[in-house]
Amino acid sequence: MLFAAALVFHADQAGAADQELQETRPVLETGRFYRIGVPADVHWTDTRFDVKAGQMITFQAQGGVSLQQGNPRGYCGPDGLGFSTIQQPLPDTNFGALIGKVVLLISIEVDEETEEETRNEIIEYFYIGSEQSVEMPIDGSLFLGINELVVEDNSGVLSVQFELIERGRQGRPSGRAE
Ligand SMILES: [Ca+2]
Repeated sequence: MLFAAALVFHADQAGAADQELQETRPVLETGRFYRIGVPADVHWTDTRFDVKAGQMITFQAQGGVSLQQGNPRGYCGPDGLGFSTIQQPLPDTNFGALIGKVVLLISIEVDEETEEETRNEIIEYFYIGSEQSVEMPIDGSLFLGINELVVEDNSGVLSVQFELIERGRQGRPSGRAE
């Protein structure tokens, strides 16, 4: 079994992955709205932002998607449909709803023989729907998606706005430069 140290000794093989592991991504600033389109026909949309555990983010989503081409009952908004199935990443919540995940990459193992890559990640999922304030569960990269696993037959895009909420607002001034 190989561990993350393999990256150091096999930099050529793992070059791309190594770069990704060390990629610095922007963090969210308070007092700003961020907008992103979340297509229903891909599993996850990368916001390109990193978050920290404990940060509060408010999400608001609009738009409609189809969860099954040609099925008139497969249309829904960001709240999804009022049932759950076994084919969704976040169980026991609305099928097809807007959800999020934070991914913390721990290490990338590279098998010397097959050069196959195994990413060791911690992933935390959370429900969003049409409007939700969510405390980020772990440090990591923020992704948004649709609570469904069979996405190839989907269409439509949700429009999502999100904002990092300041904490301890009453206690002290924000300190944000105007
Ligand atoms: Ca589908």
